[in-house]
Amino acid sequence: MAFELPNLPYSYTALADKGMCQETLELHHGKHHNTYVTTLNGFVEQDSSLQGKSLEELVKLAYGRDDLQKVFNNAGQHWNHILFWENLSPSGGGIPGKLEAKINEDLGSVDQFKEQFKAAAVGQFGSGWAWLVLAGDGKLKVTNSPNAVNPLATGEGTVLLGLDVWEHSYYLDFRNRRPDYVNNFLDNLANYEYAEEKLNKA
Ligand code: MN3
Repeated sequence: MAFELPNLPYSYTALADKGMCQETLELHHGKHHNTYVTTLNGFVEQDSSLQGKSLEELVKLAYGRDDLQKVFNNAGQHWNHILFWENLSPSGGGIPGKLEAKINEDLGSVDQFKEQFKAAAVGQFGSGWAWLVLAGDGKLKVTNSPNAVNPLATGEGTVLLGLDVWEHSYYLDFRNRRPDYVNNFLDNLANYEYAEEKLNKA
């Protein structure tokens, strides 16, 4: 069963007045994410040891394996982007009560969380991701990772929120101003309701 590009949970124009224009979403979802999916399917088709596995299984299997580096890159990016689309919302930016309490408890305050997340996202040299995870010790933690690497692969915890900091995610809207893109995500685009649902299920 081949992997498929999921539909966005909103239209290509839905985030335009929130700092992510139609062209960004069309290219990012319709071209970049789609290429990860079709490339991954090509690798799976050619290698019977990869067949019949879930996406999560492929991410964990291929991570750190020199012979499966390209498989990891595409599986990781497929997994990351499925999560990323769910992490954005036309009505984003508002942090629901239970998540806010958990942030205050583990990270000090919402402002401190945002500062940490911004530092992780801006400090990721080159392409990669910033994450809010529920770590194995039950505490929230902010991390980052290069390229396609994610906390599922590294075992750092359950992802509540992930932000794509590859240039293709922000260059049309913010040019080289990654800090502005990150601030806009945290204040206007982040789907914290989704993050709280994941916290509840974890
Ligand atoms: Mn991307």
